[in-house]
Amino acid sequence: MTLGNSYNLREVHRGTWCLGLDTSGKRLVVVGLGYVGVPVAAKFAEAGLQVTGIDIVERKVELINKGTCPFTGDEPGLADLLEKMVRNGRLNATTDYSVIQHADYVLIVVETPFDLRSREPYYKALRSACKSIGKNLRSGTLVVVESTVAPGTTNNIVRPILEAESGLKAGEDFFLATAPERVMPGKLLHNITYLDRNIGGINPESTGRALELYSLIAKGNLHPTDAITAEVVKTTENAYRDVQIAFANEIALLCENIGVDVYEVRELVNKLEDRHMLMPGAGVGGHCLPKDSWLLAFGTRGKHEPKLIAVAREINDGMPRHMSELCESALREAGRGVYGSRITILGLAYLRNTDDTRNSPAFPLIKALEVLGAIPTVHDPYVREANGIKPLADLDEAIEGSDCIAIVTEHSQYYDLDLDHVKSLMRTPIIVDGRKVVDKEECIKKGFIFRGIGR
Ligand code: SAJ
Repeated sequence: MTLGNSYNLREVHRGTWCLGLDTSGKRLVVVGLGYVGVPVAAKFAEAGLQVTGIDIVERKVELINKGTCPFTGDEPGLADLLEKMVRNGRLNATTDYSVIQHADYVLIVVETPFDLRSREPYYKALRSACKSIGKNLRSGTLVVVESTVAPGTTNNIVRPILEAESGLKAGEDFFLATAPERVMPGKLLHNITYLDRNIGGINPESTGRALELYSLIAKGNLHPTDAITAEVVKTTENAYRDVQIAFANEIALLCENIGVDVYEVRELVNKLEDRHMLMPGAGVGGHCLPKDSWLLAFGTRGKHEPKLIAVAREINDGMPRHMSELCESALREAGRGVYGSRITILGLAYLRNTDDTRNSPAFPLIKALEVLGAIPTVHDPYVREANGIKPLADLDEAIEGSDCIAIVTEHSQYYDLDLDHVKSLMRTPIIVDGRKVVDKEECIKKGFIFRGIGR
């Protein structure tokens, strides 16, 4: 059985690349010009396709048509590649969906935010994009969903909207696949180019066409599968990491209560070559881990209620509160209540040496301390402002007169703290270490009251 005029079904499923796509005259449209859409548009333009980006935000369209990246952040190679592709006429942007009428490929890369309270994805942008794409879809086009979605979304939400709006049949008149993105801030072009990618079509023909398209830009391996499997893999790979971190946090809490150092336990456990215990810490932030477990669970609602990944989320979400309890315990030992105490939070970003504060554990910690009447002061060398909080950039200013330092993010700067100097600035010498940044024995020797996750 062959797929169209250039695929062999067996080859596709053996995972061999469908090399040799003739890009001449082929047009690709990227719907959604965010931190995934912009680099992927630039990469396909560089591969020889004529690329048009669509976004509803006119400012983004204007910036891209000037060859300027519409978002900030240090992204190696992106600004130059984008400028070159626009200057060479290979890439442009518009708000007009009618360009899809001439497209051979359409990538859906719109935001798919997740409401952590209701634990439901927010698909307004996805549904709207599918409606507009469907209205302009022509026979023979391949549509690929890159956004991270709950398992079943491509088949049960994207497909019906595209078919209803176009009057075409998915898998026959047009083709539909999902190729979940695996980008990370600071490594957008790198990850798009070098990370393996799962390509899941609603049928083998769609998978084959998507494999051929991505073989234009991918230097990592392409793994053919079906749409829902690709969606499950994407959410599972992050749920897996979240569970691993929750395990480390569980062992940390256990060790605290029996006076054992969890980091020594971790080091000795990991001496076994097939053990890889991750690091416990003040909490789990970011754009991926806090939501992907719930996306996975949302995809199985009514069929299977995951227990382990739900408990893992509860453990990880409980770590900021635990940090607050450690601060309270240390202040009590110093004869102070939390009420009215000045607490210095070191690190607002969710990840070391970045300015990314999405779902940072610092936010719930600050809130918990404020509820107890503490007066938090936040320091972060990278973050200028987030959620109304403007961290101090000067460390001495942030520590001056403090009753407790809580280390939330392992920014490199914090590993060089001069403890004698820090103590001289503080009103009450207390350190609560959420990331194993300072040495417990050294702190105690220098007269600090010490608490630490897992120690
Ligand atoms: N964290 C821990 N202990 C650990 C590792 C992380 O507490 O051992 C915390 C971090 O402090 C942070 C949060 O978890 O608050 C997330 O950290 P992360 O290292 O997982 O970084 P992310 O959120 O940027 O995760 C991304 C994911 N990549 C994609 O979704 C494409 C994840 O799948 C990757 O494993 C991870 O990057 C990576 O580091 O490669």
